[in-house]
Amino acid sequence: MIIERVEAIPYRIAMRKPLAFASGSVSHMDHVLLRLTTDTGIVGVADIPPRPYTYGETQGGVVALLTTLFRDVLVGADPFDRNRIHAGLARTVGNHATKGGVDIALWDIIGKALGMPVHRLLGGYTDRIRVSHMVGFSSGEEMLAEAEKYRDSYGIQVFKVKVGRHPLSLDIDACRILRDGLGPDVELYLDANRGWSAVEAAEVLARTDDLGFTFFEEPCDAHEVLGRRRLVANSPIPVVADESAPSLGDAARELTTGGASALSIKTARTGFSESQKILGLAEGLGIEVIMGNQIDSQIGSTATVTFGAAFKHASRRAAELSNFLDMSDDLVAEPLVIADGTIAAPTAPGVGVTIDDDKLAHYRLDGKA
Ligand code: MUC
Ligand code: MG
Repeated sequence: MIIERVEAIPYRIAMRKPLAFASGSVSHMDHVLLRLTTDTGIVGVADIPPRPYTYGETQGGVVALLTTLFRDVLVGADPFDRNRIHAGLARTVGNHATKGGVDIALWDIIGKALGMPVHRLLGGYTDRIRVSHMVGFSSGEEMLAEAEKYRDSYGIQVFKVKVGRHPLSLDIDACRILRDGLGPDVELYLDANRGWSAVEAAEVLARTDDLGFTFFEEPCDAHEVLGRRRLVANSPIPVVADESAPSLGDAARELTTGGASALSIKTARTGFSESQKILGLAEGLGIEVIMGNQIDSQIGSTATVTFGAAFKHASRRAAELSNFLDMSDDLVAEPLVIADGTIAAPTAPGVGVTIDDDKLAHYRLDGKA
């Protein structure tokens, strides 16, 4: 089996409710749908979410890369030769989301060719995983109302609270409102997306000591090396590397040099192949991981479930899977269902997504059929 065709389809879907955080905001999903067609007729798909404020990738850049340098690597290659293909892609530095998407599409082909859900090919640990919802910037009252809505409608009991604003009291007060309103049993953790300095982050930890947060993600920029190490060494809760660890090597560096004490794993940037290596690193070192969300569509969220549910160590913590609910529409034929705060692992061959062709025709930006 060889790959014959690479399609990189830019599309745009509005958010019903924009998501704002310290490093940026998303009002539209300007993503790229990747389709790899093989000579057997099997098609592998993946969703690529460019996040310029996180990795520097743009929608136009993703399309350009996939239809030039990456097409040269992919066309004529056997999808089972994943490692050879990745070696070819690695000759272009960076571009994490584009490479992650290619890996997911390759696995989709492999699963379809073998007639197996990729969730099972990867290890098939569990058939459902718990869901964590990201609450973006707003007033404390609005953030609480959003969390209550997701708790009451979907049974979600774990929330990642976006912080990193100034003055610090804005977020500290919002967190207090969330904890008071949701009670002690709901799990809350923080993500500052590098919005604070290490000193500010330490002050927030001291002033919220009584609120029972479980993790603190990217409290400051990891390039602020000594401040970050001091913060991690003194933090009462694990400090999670997200955008400071977009690859296996970055994760190893941050963990072994004291820049982080937990990891966010995002299939949107490390696919399944590199995510599995990062997971093994974390498990071996005895640190926790959270399956993260890159503000993913249902296609991307299905990939996260496929991976997260395959491994014990990846499914221990609730995975960030619900922000597609803030989109006005999606490209999938069958919606992802959140019930009792959980999502089921896909059972269809491949990654488990079917694209609705009418929706794709409606939302694609390239004018092609
Ligand atoms: C997160 O965890 O930081 C925001 C930017 C991005 O790349 O991912 C999101 C969520
Ligand atoms: Mg994050």
